[in-house]
Amino acid sequence: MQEPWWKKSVVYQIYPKSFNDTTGSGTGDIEGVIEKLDYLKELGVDVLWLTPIYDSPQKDNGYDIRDYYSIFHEYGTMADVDRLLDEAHKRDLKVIFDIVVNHTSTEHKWFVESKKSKDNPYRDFYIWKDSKDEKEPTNWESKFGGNAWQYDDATDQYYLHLFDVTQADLNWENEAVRDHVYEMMNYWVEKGVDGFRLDVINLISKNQDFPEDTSDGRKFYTDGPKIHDYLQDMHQQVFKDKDLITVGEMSSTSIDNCVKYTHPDRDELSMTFSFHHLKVDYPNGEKWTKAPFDLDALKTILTDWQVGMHAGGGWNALFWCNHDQPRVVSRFGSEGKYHNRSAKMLATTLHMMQGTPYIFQGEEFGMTNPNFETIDDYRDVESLNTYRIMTERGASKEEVLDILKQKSRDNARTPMQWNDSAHAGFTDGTPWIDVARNYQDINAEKALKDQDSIFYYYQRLIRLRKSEAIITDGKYRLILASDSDIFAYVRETDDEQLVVLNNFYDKEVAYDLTNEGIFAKVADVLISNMDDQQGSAETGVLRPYESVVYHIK
Ligand code: TEU
Repeated sequence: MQEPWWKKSVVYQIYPKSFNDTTGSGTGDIEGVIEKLDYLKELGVDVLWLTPIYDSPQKDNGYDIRDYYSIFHEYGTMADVDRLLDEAHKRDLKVIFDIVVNHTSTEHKWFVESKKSKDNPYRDFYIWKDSKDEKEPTNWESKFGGNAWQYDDATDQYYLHLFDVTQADLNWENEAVRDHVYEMMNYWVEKGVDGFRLDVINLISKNQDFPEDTSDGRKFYTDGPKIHDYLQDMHQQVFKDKDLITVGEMSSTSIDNCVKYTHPDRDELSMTFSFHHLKVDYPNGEKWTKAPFDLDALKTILTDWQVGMHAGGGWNALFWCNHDQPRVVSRFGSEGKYHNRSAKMLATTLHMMQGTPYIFQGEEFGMTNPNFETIDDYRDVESLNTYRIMTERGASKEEVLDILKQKSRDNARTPMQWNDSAHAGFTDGTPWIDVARNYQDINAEKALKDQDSIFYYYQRLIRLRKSEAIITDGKYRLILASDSDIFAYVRETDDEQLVVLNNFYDKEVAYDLTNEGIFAKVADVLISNMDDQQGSAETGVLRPYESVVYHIK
């Protein structure tokens, strides 16, 4: 059976708000995406993922949808969307939309009706509960801090919001909700959308006993009792026989569940994002603590997912960055003299793995965190809530700002750095959030003029995924498992190997592959961030942040 096309594809994530502003509003827009399609074609990506562009009060930058059938006015019009789809398809670029169906904005007409009375026809579109012992129905916490239930005195009940208080959770137990969601998704498929990224989709099925949270995190409301039924239903109603790409964002999930979500025989999704590898700088699972990352944990987690998903017949979405995560070169690489080299090393580490890689806007030329100095620089509801809650609990402003510098989602959301002109060429107006101060050194225009840039390195990685079948099909095996500086692995078939060596630190590290089952001592270099090698596929020394892939066949 022929493998699905998206197993050799690379997806590029666009955060429209920060991508390219053509009106001077200070906010990116759809025309701005159209303007950059040739740039994206030059990079070589196959699919564009747009984060939500629907009408929204923008409390959570579009993840609070007010109307699934209209476009947020600052992004443009439905005609602009039609033109984007047409212009992208002309360039053989597919476009997937971000669909948020765990919750809607509390300004959505369904919620406005639902809130009116207990017997309103839309009441059961959301999750309303009576108080328990004169308190919230459960002790569940919102992902954005505080209790996950909001009291409504008009009807003397609470509604559930796993995220912001303006994002009310939909009641997927209600068949009418499911039918309305599938109808809306089919509307976008019929307009030409090539698939979906499904926001926190493993939260939509709640345990109807609504138990107290006794877990150590917020894992108790993930991968709920009917999640696979709902996804199989969605597949039958929307995805079936349409050759779409569908990727589920899976909060705090498991390998077993992701095998079930993505195994082709189960007719659920194409692939899944999991986040465990991006919590290796969360000491004891706590995001809001400043901490270095743990490479041993990173190696173990990524290896478990590579091995487990391959063994189970599932399919990974591979990523370092997105609009919720700090910039990977700041997080796991270097912003200093090894900026270029470390960004390429990180790209190699990810792109030589089995799965479909995702590139977040600006990652392709090494955009960094902005290192904001004051709370006035921040815009993200999660970061602002955290600052308020932590300072109310006695943390100093300086301490919290230091943590936000490392962990805030706004680290990813600063405007795309197109060139060295004012506001990095993102807008002629005042940007909705400040541009990172290093835009004159780190920008797309400069990268395109430099054959040694990170951009052209990503371009090579993308091309290799299409030319070398072993990158798609080869079995993954960790090597140098006990080495705390090098992340090394093999991809192999019966008669071919890739030996992938990555030095994650700014120091020289020796390696010896003698007992690692490497087929040959001498091999071609498939790709490296250095012009020469001080070693072979047997032994050698890796220089600071050096990455090399030996190809044996
Ligand atoms: O994110 C889910 C989510 O939990 C993220 O907020 C992330 O895991 C968290 O910020 C890490 O601390 C999705 C969207 O990607 C995010 O932008 C939305 O805010 C969220 O869902 C609600 O829709």
